[in-house]
Amino acid sequence: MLLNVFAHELQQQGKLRMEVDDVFRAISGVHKRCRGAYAAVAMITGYGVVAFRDPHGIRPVVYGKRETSTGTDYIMASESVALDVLGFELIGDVAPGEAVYVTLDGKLHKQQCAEQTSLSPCIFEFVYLARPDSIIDNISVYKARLRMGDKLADKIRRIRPDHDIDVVIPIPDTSRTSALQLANKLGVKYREGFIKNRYIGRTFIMPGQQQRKKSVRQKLNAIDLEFRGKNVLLVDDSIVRGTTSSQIIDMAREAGARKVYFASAAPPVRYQNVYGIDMPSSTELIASGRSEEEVGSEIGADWLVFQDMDDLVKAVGKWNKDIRQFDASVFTGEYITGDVSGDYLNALQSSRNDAAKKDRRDKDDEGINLHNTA
Ligand code: PIN
Repeated sequence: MLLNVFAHELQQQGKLRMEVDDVFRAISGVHKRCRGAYAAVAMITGYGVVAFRDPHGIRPVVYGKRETSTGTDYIMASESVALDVLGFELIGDVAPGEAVYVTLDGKLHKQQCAEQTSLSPCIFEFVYLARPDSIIDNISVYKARLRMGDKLADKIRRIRPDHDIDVVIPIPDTSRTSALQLANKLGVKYREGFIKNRYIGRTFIMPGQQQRKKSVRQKLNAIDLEFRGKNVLLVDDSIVRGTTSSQIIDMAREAGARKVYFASAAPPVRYQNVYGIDMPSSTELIASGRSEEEVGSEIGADWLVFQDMDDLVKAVGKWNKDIRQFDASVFTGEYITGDVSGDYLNALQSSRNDAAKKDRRDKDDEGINLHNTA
C-alpha cells in the first residue's frame, strides 16, 4: 500500500523523465498521506533505489558503503548486520522523515522530506526484535541488553535482598545477553539449562495457540542437571502471551528445580502494537488487565520480577542522548503518533485475535481447495 501511494505521488508529477528532486517530493507526499511506522526500501526501475523512514523514526533503516576498484557501492537495510556480513561499512541511520536515494549512476543523494520530525525509535527492537550485533540509531543492541540485565539485578537486590537464587538460566536466545549480566551483577552462577532446536522459528507470532504450545517443547529441551534441587531464576526478554513462560516453568520443575523464579528483561506487555508488529490482540496478552503478581501466579512462578519502564528507557537511552522518547506503546499504551483511537484499537482487536486469524486461514484453505477442484 505504501509503495502504491509512493508510485501515485510520482505519477502525479506527470514528468516524462524524473529528476532526483521529484523522488524527494513524492516522498514528502507519502509522509503527508501516511501515518504510523514505516521504513522502506524501494527500487524505481530505470532510476535507482530509495530508502525512507517515517517522521517519528519508529522502525529502523540504515545505509552504508564499500569501496571497490570501480567506485563506491551503497547498501540500505533494516539492520546493520546485513552490512557487516556483506563487507559494507555503516554510514548511519536514515533519519526520521529523511530519504536516501542512490541513482543508477552510483551517486548518493539524501534529503529531509518531512516537515516535523522526532526520533522516537521502537524500544521493542532493543528488547527482542533486533539481533544483538545490530546497531540502531547509534545504539548497540547488545550493550542495551547488557544494561537491561544490570538494571534487573539492581531491582532484584532492592526488592529481594535475601534472595536464595542458586543459578540464573536464560531462555534462549534473546535473553542470554541480559541474563549473563544479571547473573554477573548478582554474583550468581549463569548456566545454559535449555538447549534450543535451531530449526524452529519464532513462536510468539505463530498462528494458533495449539501450534504455539506444541512448538515450545519442540523448540527447547532442558538439561536436568542444571535444575535438579536448585532454586533457578529463569530470564526471558519479555512476557507476551505467557504461554511459553508457563510451559518453560513446568519444564524447569519437571527437570527437578526446587523453586522457579522468573525475570522479564522488559516490563509487562499490556497493549497492542500498531506500528508494524503482528502481536496478539490485547485480550490475548497475559498482562493485560492483570497486576504483576497476578501474572506471576498465572504462569506458575514462585515469584516474578519485571523490568521497570524507567529502567528499560535508561538501559537503552543511555547510549544516545539525542533520543528524547521511545515508542514504548506495548508497555505504556501511549502511541507516539498521537492518532490511535479506541475505535481503531477495537477494530484491530477483532481482526488480530486467534479466532479471526484461524478464520482467515480456513478461508484461504477453502480458496486453495476450490482452486484445486476447479
Ligand atoms: C524468543 C524471544 N522471546 C521469548 C520472544 C513468549 C514471549 N516471547 C517473546 C519470549 S527467541 S510468551 O529468543 O527469539 O527465541 O509470553 O508469548 O509466551
